[in-house]
Amino acid sequence: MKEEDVRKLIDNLQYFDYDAVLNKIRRNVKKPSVLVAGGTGVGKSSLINHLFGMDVAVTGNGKPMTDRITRYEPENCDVVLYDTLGYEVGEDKQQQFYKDVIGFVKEANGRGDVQKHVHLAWYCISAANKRVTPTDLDAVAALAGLTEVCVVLTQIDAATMVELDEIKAVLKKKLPDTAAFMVSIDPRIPQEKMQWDELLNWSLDHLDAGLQLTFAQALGRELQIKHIRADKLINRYVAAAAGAVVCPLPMTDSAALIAIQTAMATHLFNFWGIDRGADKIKEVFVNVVISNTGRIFSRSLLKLIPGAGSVAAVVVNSGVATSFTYAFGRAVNEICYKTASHMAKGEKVDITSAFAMDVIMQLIQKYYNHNNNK
Ligand SMILES: Nc1nc2c(ncn2[C@@H]2O[C@H](COP(=O)(O)OP(=O)(O)O)[C@@H](O)[C@H]2O)c(=O)[nH]1
Ligand SMILES: [Mg+2]
Repeated sequence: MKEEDVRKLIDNLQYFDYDAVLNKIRRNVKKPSVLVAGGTGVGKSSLINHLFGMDVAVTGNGKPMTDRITRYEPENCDVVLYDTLGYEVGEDKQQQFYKDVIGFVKEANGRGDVQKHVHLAWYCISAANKRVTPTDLDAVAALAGLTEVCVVLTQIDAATMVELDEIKAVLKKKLPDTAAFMVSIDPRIPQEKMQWDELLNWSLDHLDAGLQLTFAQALGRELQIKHIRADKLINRYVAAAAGAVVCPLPMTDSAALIAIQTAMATHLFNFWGIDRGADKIKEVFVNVVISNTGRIFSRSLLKLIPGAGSVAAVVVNSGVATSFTYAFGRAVNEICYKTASHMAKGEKVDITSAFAMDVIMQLIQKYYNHNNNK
């Protein structure tokens, strides 16, 4: 990356206007829509209830779209869900399902109005059935030509590890380009065995930018999902930091690097919406974090680089620049996340002590070592 490009990137990021962007998003809230498809009893309705925290079947306020598709638009939730009535095993019924559901998506997504499109399709296959049927494969392939589709392997508590591996192998072979996620609503299944987060991240990644935040909000997991998104933001600055140090430079010449770190901290602060509080919050942040970034940088380097006697003698190469920028980003991000969580619960936060220099430096040490030991 050329120096000019780096500077342009920094400029753009520095002037990133969280409020303006958010307001724009809010002005035209578009609802993301998800079609939940698959056979009877595979757990489609359960999955919807689990994720969106409502009893879709019981509320009974769905609007029938076709013989097999019911549209739900929960009141307090900016999302559209299409629950499909699954097929029973038996050639005729499968064909009918296929025609009905695929036909529906084809018609919806053929329209000019993007808001009426089916944005995502979660095709559910039950691990309890221990097999993937030809109809499943056909339906996924057909949906893939019309919308963004992934496979959700449901009820994994009802299969053994060997059976799960077999199903996964079949999916990988027959549908190599389709992502698959393993889930269950059985609370006895350990969290780490399930891929709810992966399913939701995949979904976010396959939605237009204008629909992503709405979707995260609908899931009530805004903070959690933002946490993962923040990593991407940090990585952009890490790339910029690498570009800013094309050849090793003395610590005293790292103004460009500190500018990148300052912009990153501001961006994260914006990203988490912390600056939407009182004006004073912004002031404290600028006085505490922004004005100390250079000092944190030099002090941390002295601690982190063995044998470094004085700041002036420390040479910053591209490796140090990226490791430090990453660690600093993660440190600020962690504090922002915690602060935002407290604020979301209506708790009072003392920004000054949350972002105290020694707190940041301790976290930097943790992430710097973590990154270097990988
Ligand atoms: N063991 C187990 N049972 C489930 C799971 N998800 C759903 N079920 C049960 O499977 C049955 C069918 O679920 P339902 O959501 O109605 O399936 P649908 O026909 O695809 O909508 C119900 O009795 C659910 O309680 C799961 O993850 N594990
Ligand atoms: Mg159902």
